Amino acid sequence: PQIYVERTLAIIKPDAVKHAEEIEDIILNSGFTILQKRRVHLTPEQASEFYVEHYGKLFFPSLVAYMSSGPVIALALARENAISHWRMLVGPTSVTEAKETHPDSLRALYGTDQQRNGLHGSDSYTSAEWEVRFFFPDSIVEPIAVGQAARDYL
Ligand code: DGI
Repeated sequence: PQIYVERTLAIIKPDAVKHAEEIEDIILNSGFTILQKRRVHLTPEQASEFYVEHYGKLFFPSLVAYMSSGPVIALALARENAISHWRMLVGPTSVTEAKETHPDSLRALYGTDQQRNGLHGSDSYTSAEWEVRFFFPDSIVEPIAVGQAARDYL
């Protein structure tokens, strides 16, 4: 079977930045390569743009306030099937659910509540590409080796 290398965007959210070293160890031990990394304090305008898909929802204003409340660490990650593997490692959106059903997930370990859930992960190929370029506008335009067998890439 072919193995596909993808990239995805991870964010260590404000409440989890104090655990960034531990989280990065878990990322590397889980087979991801950190392609790019940036610590940034988003403005409310930037946080609104990043979460524009949730514009109009009841929780949007507090989500934007939270995501601009302190620095975050954005990481462009690569591995085979990075998008789904990273979502699995991050765990369910709700920290309560994560603790009950996925106790080893990063949200169970480092999240605080439904909103301050510690980590972000892109949910599709299209959003991963958009989100990587949101934080890393200088990243290569061609996604790395997508659609290319890993053996050609590695
Ligand atoms: O892709 P996810 O981050 O797992 O979840 P999402 O895209 O549905 O929501 C984006 C973020 O918005 C999520 O990580 C935390 C926050 N959020 C989602 N649903 C709620 C919420 N925050 C509050 N306060 N209440 C919600 O129902």
